[in-house]
Amino acid sequence: MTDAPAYVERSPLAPTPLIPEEFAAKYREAGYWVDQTIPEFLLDACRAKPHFPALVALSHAVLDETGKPVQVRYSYGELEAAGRAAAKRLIEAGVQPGDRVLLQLPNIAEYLVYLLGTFWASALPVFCLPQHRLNELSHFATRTDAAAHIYSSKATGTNFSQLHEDLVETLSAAGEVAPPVGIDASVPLQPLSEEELAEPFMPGVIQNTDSTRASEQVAFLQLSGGTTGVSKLIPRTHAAYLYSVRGSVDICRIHANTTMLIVLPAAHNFTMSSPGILGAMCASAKMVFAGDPSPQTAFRLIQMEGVTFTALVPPLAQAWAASAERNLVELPSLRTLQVGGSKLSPAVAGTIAQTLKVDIQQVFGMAEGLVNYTRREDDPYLQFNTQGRPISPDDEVLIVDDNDQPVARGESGHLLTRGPYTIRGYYLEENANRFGFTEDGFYRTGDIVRWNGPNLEVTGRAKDQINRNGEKIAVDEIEDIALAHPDVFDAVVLGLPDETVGERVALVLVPKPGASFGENPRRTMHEYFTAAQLADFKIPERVEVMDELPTTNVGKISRRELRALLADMLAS
Ligand code: OOB
Repeated sequence: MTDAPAYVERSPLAPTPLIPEEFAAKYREAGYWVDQTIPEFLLDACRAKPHFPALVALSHAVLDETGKPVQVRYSYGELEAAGRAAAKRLIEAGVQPGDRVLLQLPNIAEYLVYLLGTFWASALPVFCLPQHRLNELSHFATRTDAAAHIYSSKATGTNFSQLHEDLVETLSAAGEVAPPVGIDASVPLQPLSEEELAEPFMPGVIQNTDSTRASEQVAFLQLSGGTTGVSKLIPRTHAAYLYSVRGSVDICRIHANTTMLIVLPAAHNFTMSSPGILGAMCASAKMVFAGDPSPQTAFRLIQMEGVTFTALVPPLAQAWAASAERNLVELPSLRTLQVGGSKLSPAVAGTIAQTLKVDIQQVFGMAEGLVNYTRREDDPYLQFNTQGRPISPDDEVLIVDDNDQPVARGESGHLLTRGPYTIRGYYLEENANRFGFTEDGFYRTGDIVRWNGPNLEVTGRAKDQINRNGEKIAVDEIEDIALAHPDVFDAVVLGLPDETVGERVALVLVPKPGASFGENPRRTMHEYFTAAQLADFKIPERVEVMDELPTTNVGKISRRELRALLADMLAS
């Protein structure tokens, strides 16, 4: 006998700014928004071609005799069965319709199985990264009043069972929300019986607002890269998100013969929907999850599975090209390499295309909505020198100066955007929403862009964010933690240009009088940040101690001068 789950009544999803009705009506009219929820979409996808191969991936629930994950294969029909078993497990664990579920898994078969399970339990996934630690998780759990935390005790990087326990302890101590129940995805699922599988299955409808259509309600919470503090939560709605998926499938020409290699973290918006996992499912394509992003692993999978399509961030694309050249690797099946998440330089784009003998498609997107693609029909100049153009004819793009006035065509300015799949506000962020969006609902992306012919070119960035390997890091999140150190008087975090990862996190410290950071300030601070349970990729890799910080003539800290100082230090 098993104990009844400790059922905890969770708060309903808080109201969140949605696209106003005058726009919604237009998007329905244009056929962009159809009345389908993501759970329905996923079920249709599994049932469209039940015998087609859906997924090849390592499983943490199937281990070999040495305890290593085994590669498993699912057809779409088998995926439905597994997803329904996962839904059943979540429901038995107490997850209720409309509850939020922290999904924190690496790119393993269980990621997809529990993604389906969460949607089919009528719950809302919150897309955490495997790199997130207590600092991030406790924030997300508190903000969302999460009912469950799905992790794998077999995942590497940290002890996730311990992390879950720490999360429970931290939340219990804080007393704000009840801790989530832990779901270890490496525990094998109880398969559904023949009878259960034969039962008519209609994924439940998530009723989380009083709006009429389920398809126009919030489906999940994606994480923002963040420019202020810990990542903000992005409420994405079913119909709008699915529109971006179908649009991406068309533009990227995904079809049932596509074999898509999933290398980047599955939880990213890029990997989810541009066209990514949902795009592959939409087209009954085969997905292959790479256990790690190394060229060795990826090349072997590409050759063995006949991969035709994949997506990378620029530093990885460069690493693959270098490795293929060095080791004389040929990847004849690979046709399209998407590159996005951070800026790809035109010269590097050319080299990669030539070495890997692939079409490069640049992708400039954001978890908040807008996604731009270069198109197959664009000439090579546009493919290499621009970051593409929006999915939808109704994506509105404004390029403005510091006073929100439009700049001349071809000039660089701030990118503002509004459209059929871009959010109108973050979840529970009234303050941030006032600055992050214009009064008429345009999202301030923080990117500096210009029109280059029909396409956008990213020429800079106006937000306090570091882009390391496509992972976004809010500068002030790190500064705030550094400033809490008892010996720190002042702290500034900067992104330093880097050949391998794009940018690295650098920290400049001013010690309190008499304090010191010892022989190796980097190590001292690394220990400190690790103890603060901050995700590893955010921890400063370069730490400099200075007696005072350079200031501008109005007395503000001059990041520009600091960056130059650090560059000099690095060079010498
Ligand atoms: C993607 O999403 P996020 O939310 O992790 O980051 C969005 C930000 C953009 O605002 C921009 O600053 C930067 O990442 N970015 C690029 C870029 N793609 C993204 N900067 C220059 N060139 C590019 N190609 O990163 C994302 C979401 C969906 C699809 C693709 C990427």
